[in-house]
Amino acid sequence: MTRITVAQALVRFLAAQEVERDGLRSRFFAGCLGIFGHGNVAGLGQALRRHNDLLRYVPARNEQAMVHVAAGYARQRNRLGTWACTSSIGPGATNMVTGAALATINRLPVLLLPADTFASRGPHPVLQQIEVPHDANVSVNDAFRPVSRFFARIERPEQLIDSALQAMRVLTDPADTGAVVLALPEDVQAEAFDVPEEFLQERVWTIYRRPPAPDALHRAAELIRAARRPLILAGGGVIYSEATHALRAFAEASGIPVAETQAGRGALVSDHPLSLGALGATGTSAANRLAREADLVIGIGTRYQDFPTASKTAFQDPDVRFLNINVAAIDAFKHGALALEADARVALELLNGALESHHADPEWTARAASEAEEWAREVVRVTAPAAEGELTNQASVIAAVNDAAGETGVVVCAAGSMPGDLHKLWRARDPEGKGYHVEYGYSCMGYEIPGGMGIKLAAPEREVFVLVGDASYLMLPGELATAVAEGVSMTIVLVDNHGYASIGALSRSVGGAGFGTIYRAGVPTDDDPLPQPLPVDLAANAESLGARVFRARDVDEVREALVSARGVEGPVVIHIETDRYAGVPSYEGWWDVPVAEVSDDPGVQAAREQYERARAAQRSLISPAVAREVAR
Ligand SMILES: Cc1ncc(C[n+]2csc(CCOP(=O)(O)OP(=O)(O)O)c2C)c(N)n1
Ligand SMILES: [Mg+2]
Repeated sequence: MTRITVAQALVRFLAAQEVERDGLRSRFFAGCLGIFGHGNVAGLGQALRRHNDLLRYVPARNEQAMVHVAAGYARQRNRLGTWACTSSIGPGATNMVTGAALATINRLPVLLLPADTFASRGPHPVLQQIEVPHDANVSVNDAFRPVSRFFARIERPEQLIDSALQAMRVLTDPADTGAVVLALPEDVQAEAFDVPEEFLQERVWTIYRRPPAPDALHRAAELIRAARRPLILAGGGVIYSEATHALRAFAEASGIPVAETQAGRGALVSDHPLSLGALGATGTSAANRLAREADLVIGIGTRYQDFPTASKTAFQDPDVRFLNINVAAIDAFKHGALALEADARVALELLNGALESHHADPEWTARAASEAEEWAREVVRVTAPAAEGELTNQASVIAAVNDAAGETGVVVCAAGSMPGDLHKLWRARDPEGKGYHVEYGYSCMGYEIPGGMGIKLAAPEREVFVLVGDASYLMLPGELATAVAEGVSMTIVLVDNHGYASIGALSRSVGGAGFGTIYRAGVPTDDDPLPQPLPVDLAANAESLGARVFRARDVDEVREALVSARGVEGPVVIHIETDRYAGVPSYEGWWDVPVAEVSDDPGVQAAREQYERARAAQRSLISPAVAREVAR
């Protein structure tokens, strides 16, 4: 037994956790990000200072952003590592709630340590404490419960032992992982107790690859053999499980084409003849055309969010069936699928064997290759630079970054019009699938810069390219200062179209005329639909935070700046003004955004009519035969 404080025990515990998969062992916590206040400065602050040699401490600028750093790191490490995040009580803690939701939705491990009000309740109410008249146990930290996968408030020192182990169980479980919250009352953090030595010793969490049930595997092989037009939908699980090579081998042996979700983008390199690219609302013509006719969808590591399913209009074969490979039961059973609850890599390898060289209809495979080829030509057409004298188009900026990134660079994005454009246009080149990092589970404006920082911390050997819209930049630029302070090199391309271009386009498509989506003085009127945008100089803002800034006037200058950025230590920002109206078209995809059913505006009425027509294609997507098997 050692008599130390709760905070000291926790820091020493975190420093001693390791994770192992496929015989490879590494530290689980890279360090602790944090911002101190009265809730954590004397407890965790003291412990982190005392044990700085065991656990690195990095001061952040915004608590939400520091959780994004941890999430970006975790995703780049395929969930085999993360950061702890410490905050004070009250606003510092609730600032992390958005970060927690993002991590949980994307199934990324992050450990959050919000401080909490006194367990003793001695001096209550304290600064920043919410008082709930009917419940003395509630604090603002209860807001973490719906957005985390494990929550414990450590009200007595001894509780730390059990809760810290439970926290690690959840963080290292690929099916369960997400935000884990240990709320730490400020008095308890500083309290000493007798800690058993075993708690502080090195502990290895082995992540085994879960195999599918043999019967399920057998049925899955039968389903694939019986299919005439099978299609793979690769999600993030393929990449996290390091199954990209197994996927390629499976696709090549079976001749089944591969479409991808946002998290699964890059699971198969784009120039592969079986690579159809993005599926759904932001899908390619190739993927959307084949999906429409597919009679079997093999979903691997996907949540079937409304973008890949085009709000359940993507699959139109009346008898379409689903076979889902997923470690999480909630996803494996979606659409009444035949569920292979298993690790993606193991399941693909076993399926490959069970299929005994079965090959899909060669005509179907050939059709995939010709659609993929046609799509590659379309990408070249769409990403061509704007004509002389015209404002730069976003697609050409994406192509410039794609070229600069090569095979090993990583592109980062989260919200705005770029995720959709990237989903369609990005040519994925890294066989490991780690070159494309678009956070589209929560699609959180402001994730881009801190997320990029987390990626660079996880993979210092890779070049990181952050694509960020002007509004997303303005929402959360502070971690640029953290990147400067920590010497984190990354290239941030700030695409400035003066406001919410994506929502402006969406607004116009629902008859809303772009209302409220452009940065300007006041609200547009019929007399003055386009008043001057506000003169916000975001490049100067980035410069003031310490970044090296390049002001590009066209896409050629973006390309030059991307070359110049290579040699620069610390973050670089390339500012480029783009045409907010030069969008990439939709390729037979649809997204369900309900339009007003009654309105006196003819534009809204027309949009409603169109909406109803499109919605008629929406299907419940339940695999009938397999659903019966599940029900039995
Ligand atoms: C935190 C947050 N608030 C609101 C939204 C809704 N939203 C999605 S995209 C967008 C506009 C983003 O503007 P910008 O970053 O400039 O990109 P652009 O659309 O111009 O490409 C908004 C408001 C969001 N995704 N995240
Ligand atoms: Mg914008």
